[in-house]
Amino acid sequence: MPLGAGYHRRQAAGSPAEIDHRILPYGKTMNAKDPAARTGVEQPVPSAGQGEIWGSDAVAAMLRALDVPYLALNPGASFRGLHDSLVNYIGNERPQMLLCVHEEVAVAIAHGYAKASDRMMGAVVHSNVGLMHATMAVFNAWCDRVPLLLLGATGPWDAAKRRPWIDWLHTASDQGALIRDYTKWDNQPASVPAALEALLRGVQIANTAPRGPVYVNLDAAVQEAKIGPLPVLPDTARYAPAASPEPPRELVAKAARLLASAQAPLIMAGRCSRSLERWNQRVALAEKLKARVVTDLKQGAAFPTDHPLHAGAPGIFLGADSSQALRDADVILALDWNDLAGTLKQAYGASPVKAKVINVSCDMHLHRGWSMDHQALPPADLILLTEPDAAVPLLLAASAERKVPMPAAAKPAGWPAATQVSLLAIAEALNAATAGAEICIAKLPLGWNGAYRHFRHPLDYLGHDGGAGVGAGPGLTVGAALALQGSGRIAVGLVGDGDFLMCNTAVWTAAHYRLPALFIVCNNRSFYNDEVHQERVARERARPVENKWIGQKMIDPDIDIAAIARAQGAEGIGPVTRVADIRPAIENGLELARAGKVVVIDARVLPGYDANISGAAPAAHR
Ligand SMILES: Cc1ncc(C[n+]2csc(CCOP(=O)(O)OP(=O)(O)O)c2C)c(N)n1
Ligand SMILES: [Mg+2]
Repeated sequence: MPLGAGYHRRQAAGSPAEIDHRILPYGKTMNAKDPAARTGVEQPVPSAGQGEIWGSDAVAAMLRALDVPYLALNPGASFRGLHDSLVNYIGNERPQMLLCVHEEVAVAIAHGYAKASDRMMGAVVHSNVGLMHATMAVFNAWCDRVPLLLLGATGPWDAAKRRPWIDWLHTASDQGALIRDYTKWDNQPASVPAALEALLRGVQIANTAPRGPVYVNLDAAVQEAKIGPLPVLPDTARYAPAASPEPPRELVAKAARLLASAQAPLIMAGRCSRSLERWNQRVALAEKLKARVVTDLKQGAAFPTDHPLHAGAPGIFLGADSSQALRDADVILALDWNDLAGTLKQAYGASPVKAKVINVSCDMHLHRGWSMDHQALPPADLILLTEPDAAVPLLLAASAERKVPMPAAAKPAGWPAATQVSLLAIAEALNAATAGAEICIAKLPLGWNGAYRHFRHPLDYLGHDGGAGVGAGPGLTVGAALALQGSGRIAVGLVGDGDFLMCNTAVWTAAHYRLPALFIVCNNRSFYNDEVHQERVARERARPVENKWIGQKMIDPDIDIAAIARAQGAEGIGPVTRVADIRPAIENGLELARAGKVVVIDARVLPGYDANISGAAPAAHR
């Protein structure tokens, strides 16, 4: 089979430095000749002879040429042609399919994989119905600006070729419309050459910053047509995504002058890559400028939270110390900060923002009319229209050192040891159980206080779910586990019970493909966030607060989360109901995960938020 080598590897040789770190940085490269390199157990028997070539064979070959490593999917007749080609034409390898029980999980796994590896994988969903299941996760991926190649199928578009009933049900005249408002591009190619071009273009667009999902809808008739010999595939290196642009030198120089002459410069480290090299450059820039740094719990780790320059615990909303640091600053360097305007508003209230703002972001390329995920419009005295990864090395080189003493480090947060099973108790147990060990936190639960655990490496924490669509946690954790397999770093998802229960079948996918992971389900047996809302409304209306649990609590009967895990081939631990039992449970879970298992701990936490989701000092539950 004349299969190409793929743009990632080609670029490694030709090599714009900007994207070097996107090349399989963790785990092993799959090797077409080595079946053991395949994840899990699904190795097809060889297919005798390749006499006839079909449209979907060309699509599968193109996916390999594009170096798409995995396709998470739930099957469907609309892509039975492609399914066959993936198994029997390219041997279920590069891309390897990963079976998921729900399309939302399939897309969330691809999302989590991209978060952990800075590398795109694919997902395949059946016609309109699979796509409808997938929409929530596509929105999360869109809001999180991760690349995703979403393949779908329809038809046959030619009505004369449709089977009665079902093919008609599963054909829509504009399927892409279901997700067009939160994808970068979609296409329904009408021929094999058009499909190959659509894949090239889709992969290019998805991986060009600002990144995001693209959707290619493959007509069943195109997939199932006999096409004669495999067409010569295009040289994918010639269709590679562009490296992020370098901002004009005068603007970089101006930004550097502003920062170096500031009295109190501050860096807001937002959406950044998982590259350690870039991480080190951000640290070097902060140290050169003696700039305070704030970080955001919505994004992956972007700066060491225990660095003396780090201003205060990160939160979903701005904490008191970070807020003060923003108010104290006279020049702010925002590195693709999610919701810059809203964050400035949290610090300044109705007062004007007195600091000069340098905004490093190209996110505005993605802002459109349907979704307000662009957030409020931030003020900026200078815009560097690129990604932080492209701008920071230039700013580092252009900035003069600020020769002032290092500002005093923020006082470390402190509180008495937990005496009840709470998020704090879980944090203390996790910190003790992982001292000196490398884990990757793929998700944190609502209510986590950002002071509970430090992040010292870009893979220590991967951020939130993007679109605040509950149910992402399990898939994100499994996607991270997929990216990190073989790296020695265990993916750990701390997820709410609501988040877990909505999409818990990701556990089966992890168990089936032998992807070690640890889930700590912070189980307050409630969609508690909304109890807080009901309480607020009841207070405002002078109605009984005691009723806030109705329509919220998952009790009577309690859901046995450890049994759900065991039912899917994972290890189930718990319910853990005593503080003293949490640490042993986590230690046991990590040991099992290091031995290759998928582990789920049901930790019965008290309802109540330690951080009030605001990064404020821990409150109620000790
Ligand atoms: C898809 C979706 N459905 C509903 C909501 C509204 N919502 C926000 S948080 C939340 C509760 C989530 O429960 P859990 O994961 O157990 O966290 P807890 O609030 O209990 O800490 C809900 C239902 C949402 N954000 N997304
Ligand atoms: Mg809950």
